[in-house]
Amino acid sequence: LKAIATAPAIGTAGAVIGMPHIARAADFELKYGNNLPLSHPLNVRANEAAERIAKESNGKVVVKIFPNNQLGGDTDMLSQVRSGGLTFFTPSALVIATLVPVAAINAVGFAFSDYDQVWKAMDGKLGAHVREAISKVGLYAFEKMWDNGFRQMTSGDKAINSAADMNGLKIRVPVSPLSIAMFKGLGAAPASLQFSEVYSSLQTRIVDAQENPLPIIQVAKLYEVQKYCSLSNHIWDGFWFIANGRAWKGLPADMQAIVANAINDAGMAQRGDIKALNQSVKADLEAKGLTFNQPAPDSFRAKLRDSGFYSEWKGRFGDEAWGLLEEAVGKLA
Ligand code: X2X
Repeated sequence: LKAIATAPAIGTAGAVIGMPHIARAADFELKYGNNLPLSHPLNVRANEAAERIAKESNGKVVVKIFPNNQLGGDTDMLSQVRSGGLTFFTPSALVIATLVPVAAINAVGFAFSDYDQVWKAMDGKLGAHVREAISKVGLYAFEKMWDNGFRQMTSGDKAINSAADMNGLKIRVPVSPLSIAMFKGLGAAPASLQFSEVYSSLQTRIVDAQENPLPIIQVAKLYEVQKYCSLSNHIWDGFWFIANGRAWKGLPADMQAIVANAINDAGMAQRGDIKALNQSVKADLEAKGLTFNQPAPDSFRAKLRDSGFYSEWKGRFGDEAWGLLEEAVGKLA
């Protein structure tokens, strides 16, 4: 028992002679929190990255994952990663925009039409512009954004076939000023709730509808509390893998390289997972009782244009960011 108490302190290097069974403590224990169930590709791939980091750093860097809002909702985790209580967090672009407004630029309604456009922009100039803005608030954003997906609307009472069906609809949106503005522009009555509250707020009918990519609708079992799914593709959403700036700078350069490579590679694999799921999940959700429809985007776009949504948000994001978005997707407004 005495021997265990003399185990090497954190940060000491080298073997302990005569006590080979005592594992060497990690030099860096890094906490990563997120808002998604364990079965979502974000957690599956983050786990792989954590294993790779432990292996390549010879156990010096250990990433401990807290999935599924275990450490609180998005707003809590965002403040924890700022204070350093958390080292890593993966907020959606919509959510980190509460702190870094330009980060919501990828979520402008009906901007992206496919993944070629998305990754060209987010791995290119638009993504670099957002990462620069994130660095100004003391956070480090890894280069490769992870995929959430194209957001689709689900509802409980009736299918959404056109913008007219959105009148007065009580729809949950993330804690995101852009989402609120967009759904108000569409005539709905949006309410911001953290993801941790979505299932129960649909179940108790605090709201009647929500919007999320299909893989999330599946892993969070939202089909249990919703009847219709409208394939609106209204927003493309991704997760920024961010680190507390001081904790990141505190890692030696060789460890930074190990961590960044593992996380960026995992992000690339995760993009592939979501792409594959987008093809396969619909049939599963249908079997579980969701009824699908595919509305034309025209009525939604027209309503947003007429409500002044595009011109207002062009002003809010500024000419530089808006120009980079239009460079990727064509003229918007
Ligand atoms: O809260 C949501 O809807 C989610 C899971 O998509 C985000 O993280 C924005």
